[in-house]
Amino acid sequence: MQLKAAIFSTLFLSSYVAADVTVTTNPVTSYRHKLHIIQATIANHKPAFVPNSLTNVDPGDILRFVFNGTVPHSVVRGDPSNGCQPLVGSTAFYSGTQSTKDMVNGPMPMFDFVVKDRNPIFVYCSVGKHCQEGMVAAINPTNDQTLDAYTSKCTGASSAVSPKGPNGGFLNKITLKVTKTS
Ligand SMILES: [Cu+2]
Repeated sequence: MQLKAAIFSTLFLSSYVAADVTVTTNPVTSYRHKLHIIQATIANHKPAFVPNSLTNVDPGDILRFVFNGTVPHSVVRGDPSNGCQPLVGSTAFYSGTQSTKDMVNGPMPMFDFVVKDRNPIFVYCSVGKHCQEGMVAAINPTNDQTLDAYTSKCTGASSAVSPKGPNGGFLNKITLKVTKTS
């Protein structure tokens, strides 16, 4: 029993101490909706999504794009075969242009998309020339549809297109106000 509990702990309850843990919940059900965070930010002096590649993202998981900085960005689900052009259809999404207005007080915007299927998801930022500068990311890329191939299409694109208005996800803005204690 203890070995079984330890295995369950390792696989599904990594924050628990293994010893004497009794697993009473269904681990598949309780961990069905994983949260994956991608920052829309500046990295190495360039606009970027961090991380820019995620694998093993399952249907029902949530992609959360955090606009962590004062430089405006957006996240657009891209057409895999046309760089910096939006995907059209029921699984499209667009956050609108967002930024953290004040790094101490916020608000910090977050855009959540619930993954519908196992198809690769390519995203780009439609602000300025960020897309052509490589601000793109791949979720569940395949051997046929890679991040490198998508990036090449984007760096060669003549323009980056913003959809008409935010759609396909949920935008939240949280206050960051920090009070000094000393
Ligand atoms: Cu950007």
